[in-house]
Amino acid sequence: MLSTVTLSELSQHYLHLEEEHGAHNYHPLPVVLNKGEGVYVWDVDGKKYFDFLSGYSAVNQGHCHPRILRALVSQAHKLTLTSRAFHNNLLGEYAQFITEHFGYDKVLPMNTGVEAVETALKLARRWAYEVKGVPSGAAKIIVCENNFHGRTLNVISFSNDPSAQVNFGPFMTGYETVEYNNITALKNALKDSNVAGFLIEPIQGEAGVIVPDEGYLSKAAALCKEANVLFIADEIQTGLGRSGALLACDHESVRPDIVILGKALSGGTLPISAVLADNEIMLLIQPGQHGSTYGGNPLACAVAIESLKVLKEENMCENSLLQGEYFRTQLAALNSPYIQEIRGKGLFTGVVIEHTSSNTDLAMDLCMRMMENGLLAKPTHGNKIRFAPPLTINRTQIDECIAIIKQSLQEL
Ligand code: IF1
Repeated sequence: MLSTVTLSELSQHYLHLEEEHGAHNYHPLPVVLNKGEGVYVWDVDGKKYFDFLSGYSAVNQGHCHPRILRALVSQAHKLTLTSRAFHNNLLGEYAQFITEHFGYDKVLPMNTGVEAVETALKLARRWAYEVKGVPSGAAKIIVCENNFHGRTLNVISFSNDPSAQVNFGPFMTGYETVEYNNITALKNALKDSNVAGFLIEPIQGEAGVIVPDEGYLSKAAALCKEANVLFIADEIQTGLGRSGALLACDHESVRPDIVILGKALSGGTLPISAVLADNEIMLLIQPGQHGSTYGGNPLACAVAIESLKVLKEENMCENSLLQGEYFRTQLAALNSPYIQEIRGKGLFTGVVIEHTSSNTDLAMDLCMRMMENGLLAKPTHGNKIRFAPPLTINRTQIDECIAIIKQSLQEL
């Protein structure tokens, strides 16, 4: 039985406005936030919560990080957008900073995550035709079952989630799907000489924080190399410290041919995404062949540099690794009969909630209880809950959150 919450007049007012005037493309938890700071958010009635979704890992550095805000506001007073018709004084500095930060020759700056995914797929196809020698129009991309890479028509073309696809057809061709974390399936798919690339989330987020077996990523990367296929890592959600390393691929010392970044590249302030690759791939796109109005705008460049600096200088990757382990250990120690499985890496944790025919909404019911008790998290795909606080969280705060989760489980 879903717990019902009594909403204040003020909250109801905001929900009503959204209901009346906004598209109904989401079904948020019944909470209206108006302030964020570090690991906390507040609702319009002044109630304080731990944010355990972090804007789907866009707010890794914590809400409204002072250094990132300072960079944003300072640049906003100078120059926010030139378009790429002209140069600006920040794009070159940003390109140098981020390519040296991750060890690649070039960056192609975009805005949303899915735009960066689309960019990576265009680069892979271009590489297939102009470098690998795949016959024009025949390039294939291998993707994984239960993937989530965004919501454009091309990207949903290779989704196997009916709710992402139904009545949005017709779809793009040129994609082969393999089971995630299955090396044999990948090996077989790579026998096709028309394969350009293998697009993978190093940890599947939306699918419920699915961590592949130790060694899967490195074996997959080796197979791609052997087959002359590009290994394309979508690190939009797993990257930038979320998994306890700068990139989730770093845990297995895998250097993708193409890295896709987004979300926390801006610390949750504005949409910034990026594609990283070496010259052999990146220079296949010539002037006028790809871009975006806001891609590489000076405001985004200033914010992205500071967001990456803050991540490093405040040791957020190390903290993510440490606190994530601690969080899962403490969660397991609750020995709750409702918790079927706990998995994750760094501060990226997925919990599988008991899912019996009589209790189909247990995960949502638990989230509603946690909300009442001061912690915000949301179920993904029915009975899985993603716990992903900002990477700045400390041990004391985790202990407080474990107490909230414990109390909420007892109230179920
Ligand atoms: C929504 C999910 C998470 C992503 C990966 C690309 C993108 C995303 C691995 C596209 C975006 C967001 C989108 C947002 C909710 C959230 C999400 F539930 F949709 F799947 F995090 F798991 N690759 N994920 O996770 O980036 O274009 O959104 O900037 O659409 O509801 P985007």
